[in-house]
Amino acid sequence: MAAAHSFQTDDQRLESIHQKVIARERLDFDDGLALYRTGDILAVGWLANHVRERMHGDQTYFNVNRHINPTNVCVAACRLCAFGRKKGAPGAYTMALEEAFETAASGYSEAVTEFHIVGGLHPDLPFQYFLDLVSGLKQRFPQVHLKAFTMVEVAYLAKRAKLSIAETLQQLKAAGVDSLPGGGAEIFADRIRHIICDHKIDGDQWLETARLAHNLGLRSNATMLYGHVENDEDRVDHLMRLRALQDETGGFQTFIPLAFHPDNTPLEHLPKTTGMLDVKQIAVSRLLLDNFPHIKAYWQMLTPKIAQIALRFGADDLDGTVIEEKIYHDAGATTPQGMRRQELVRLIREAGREPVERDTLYRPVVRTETSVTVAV
Ligand code: V47
Repeated sequence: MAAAHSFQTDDQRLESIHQKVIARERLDFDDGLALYRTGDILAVGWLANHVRERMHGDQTYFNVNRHINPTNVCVAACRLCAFGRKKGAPGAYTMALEEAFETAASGYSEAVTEFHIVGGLHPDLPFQYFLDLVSGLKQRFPQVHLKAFTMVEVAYLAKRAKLSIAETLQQLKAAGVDSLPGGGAEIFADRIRHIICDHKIDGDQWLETARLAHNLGLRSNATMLYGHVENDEDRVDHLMRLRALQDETGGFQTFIPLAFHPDNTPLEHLPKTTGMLDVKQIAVSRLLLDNFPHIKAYWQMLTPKIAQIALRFGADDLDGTVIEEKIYHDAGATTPQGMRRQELVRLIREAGREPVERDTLYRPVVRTETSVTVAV
């Protein structure tokens, strides 16, 4: 529960942020910059941990999930990405529907509660393929939550199907999509987007697509890709724009800061993020996004060791078993491509936290030898 030891810093800017945090006052743009720029990582961590424990106590969430990436064929050529391939290029693949269903079933031994489904922007696959994929999965695995398609994919499907984004979302929802993952947000600032992902929808379109999804009752996550060519102002701007939309819709569940992995991308010359930046990013996210219920330390990209430490720097969620992660592994991630439930529980317990298996909507999951149920 709330840390008993007292707050200490020699940094005057952090002292005034401390006053605001204790008084539950909202932090502003300059506070965000001060948090990024201070060297006092322990004081930043104290503040983020204070908020995290005020919101969740020791509870730390994880889920049992499987990733399905139906295709890596992508019309975009984002410099940040090592996953996408041009149609017909070596390594390009597109799953037939039956293949996608088999992939889903092959991770089912631990009774997954979520399929996380994202892929490339395929130039030829019809909208119907995606509707059939979703409805086929729902039919075969009715109890599994389908967290599917980023705002970028939704906008692209709408364009190809010549439908409005709202209509596209409505059809996906009717087919069985339960919520949307947070990818594709990257950094909203145009200047940076032009460098790292010139071919994607812009920041305003990403936010507008999220707004439409939330208005239809679909929950979503949000991400930010950091550690490439962005600066502190770009990061704070990104977080502030997410916070403003959340004030309006309340539809975001979780924020996931994603560390850039440069290997095998056109930005390979950039250095990898450091542990210091990774934990600071988690902490600043917790402090600025006061209206986001959850901050996720995605162990696949942070490494299990940093993700575990992040549980004391503001994060309350580790994501899940993530069977068969591809996007980070194509970009040089050296973490395992999945983790068993028991290992996640051990990481959380050793951080002095209380593991809570959740479903995608953060309802506790109860497991017995023979059944898996969601406690409502
Ligand atoms: O949007 C792509 C990022 C994202 C690289 O919602 C890269 O629960 C680093 O959004 N280095 C997709 N990052 C992953 C994602 C996600 C992951 C886990 C959970 C959830 C959730 C969402 O991965 C992309 C992009 O920002 N990405 N390439 C790279 N080389």
